[in-house]
Amino acid sequence: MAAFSAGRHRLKRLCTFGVQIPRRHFTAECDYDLVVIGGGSGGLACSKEAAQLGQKVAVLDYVEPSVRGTRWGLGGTCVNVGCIPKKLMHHAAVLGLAMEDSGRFGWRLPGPVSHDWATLAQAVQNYVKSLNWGHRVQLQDRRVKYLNVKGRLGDAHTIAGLDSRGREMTLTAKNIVIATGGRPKYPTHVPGAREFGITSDDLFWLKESPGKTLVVGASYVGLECAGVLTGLGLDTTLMVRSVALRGFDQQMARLVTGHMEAHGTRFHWGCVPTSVEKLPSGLLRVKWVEVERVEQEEREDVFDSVLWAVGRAPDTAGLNLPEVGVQLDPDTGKIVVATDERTTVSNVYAIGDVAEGRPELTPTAVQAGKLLARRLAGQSSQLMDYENVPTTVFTPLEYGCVGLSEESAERRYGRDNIEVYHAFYKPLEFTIAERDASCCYIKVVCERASAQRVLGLHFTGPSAGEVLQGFALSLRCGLTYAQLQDAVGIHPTCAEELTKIHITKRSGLDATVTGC
Ligand code: FAD
Ligand code: NA7
Repeated sequence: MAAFSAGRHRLKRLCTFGVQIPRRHFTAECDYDLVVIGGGSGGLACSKEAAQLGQKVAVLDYVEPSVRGTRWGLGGTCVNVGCIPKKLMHHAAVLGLAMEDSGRFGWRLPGPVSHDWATLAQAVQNYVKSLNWGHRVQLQDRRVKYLNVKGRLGDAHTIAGLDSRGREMTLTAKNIVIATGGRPKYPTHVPGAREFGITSDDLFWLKESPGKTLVVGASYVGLECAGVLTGLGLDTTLMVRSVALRGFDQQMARLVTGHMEAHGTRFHWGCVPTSVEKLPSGLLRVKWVEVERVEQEEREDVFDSVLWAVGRAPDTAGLNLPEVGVQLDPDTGKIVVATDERTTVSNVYAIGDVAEGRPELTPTAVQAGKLLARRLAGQSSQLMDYENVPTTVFTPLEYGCVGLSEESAERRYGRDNIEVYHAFYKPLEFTIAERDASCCYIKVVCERASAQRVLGLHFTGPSAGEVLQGFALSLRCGLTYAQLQDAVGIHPTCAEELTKIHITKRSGLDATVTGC
């Protein structure tokens, strides 16, 4: 058995869920080789991989209902209240746009079309439930013990569990992986925020349309939710405290928000809400102020729903981590991890959103989980590489990127040492439809030195994620600008524009792509 941590020795008796559990005296035997707390993207991938490699594994997954009372099943954030329902609803909005275009392509639709939220929500929820079931079956097939139990560390090898009926259990494990993810935050100083607001934990499970909605927060969760609502024809306002998509390339962020503004999302820039109050009509009156204004004149409007997208907090409360010796980052509350995902307790690991400094994305949680399982099973020593992870923001104008933003490249290499190639292109499908293509843009950030290694790729336009996935791989393989130019495009696509890019920002030449 792995050496016990100092944390374990410090604990004489452990308090779990209000009851004292006796300290365990370990022999070489544990109930499991691995216990994973959290059955989301990272936890499921890790537990399945470990079991496949012959480890005896249990995974605990327990969903605390949202503040509003929304509940869901196995699979974590991505499956239930994140990527999957979000992308399906985004697709519903994209279909709406396609319907608008279709007349020009010869389709005759019978009368005005409208959208029915209940039908979409039901379909999305049914699909999500099928995924919940699929995960249960997979765990069973791979002989992973699934426990619908809320876990908490007793000591470095002991997990105390509590199920929804209040029954307690204790498991022991050689290794423990914490993969408990995060949950949406509410603002702390806005009266009525928790009482009357919803979050992304609720939106996709609403049986009825949220109606006229205020979305607060302009990171990608806020923008994506506002984009979906606008795309489904709802009156949508987005309140932005400072900038949109902080951390992303800001020129690209402005294209995304410019496109949203032009297509019906109302923006309140530089504003923060001060109160939410429920009127006798059931409507929510929201008051807000401008952040920069000296005399804080309050403005107000009424909404059917207020959706907070003001960030996410790691789900570590109640895990008993500091008591066991697992260190948390004092600023973020996330678990401090080493490059091999190890926490400050030698046999306790953390992966995914709950781990400090990791991208909050499903594929990184999944990959980190699998690689960790292989290392724990003694099959590999490969570490997760968190560099150059691609991502896409599924706003109405999709934005995909990998590598450095122009700002980050400038900071790291200096303005004079980078070359930025760019192009405004027109997707073929926009031509007959007469859609505005002024926001369809590509940017390739390169080192200026001879090989011109590509540092970052940025793309706005249709199917941005599909376009960038392959290029992201080439960037990880050391892509240079010359190789990009040598690549043979696939015609006629938006992706091929990346292979044709040749105008540098420095030249000041018009970057509009003309002709084939
Ligand atoms: P999670 O998937 O959150 O799983 C953690 C699980 O642990 C949960 O089921 C939780 O209930 C459970 N748990 C917590 N505490 C305990 C406990 N004490 N005992 C037992 N179980 C516990 N990522 C992308 O890559 N692409 C996207 O398009 C994308 N869209 C997103 C959209 C939204 C609206 C949101 C909110 C997120 C999105 N993400 C997206 C991020 C992605 O969902 C997360 O990065 C990913 O789910 C993190 O996986 P995880 O394993 O760390 O945690
Ligand atoms: P982020 O990335 O933490 O962004 C939070 C956003 O909310 C950001 O625009 C903030 O503005 C804004 N914010 C935060 N607090 C407030 C208050 N009190 N009032 C108004 N606006 C506020 O969170 P997300 O949930 O969007 O995304 C988190 C991850 O989840 C993401 O990486 C995905 O992988 C999934 P600021 O820029 O600080 O001014």
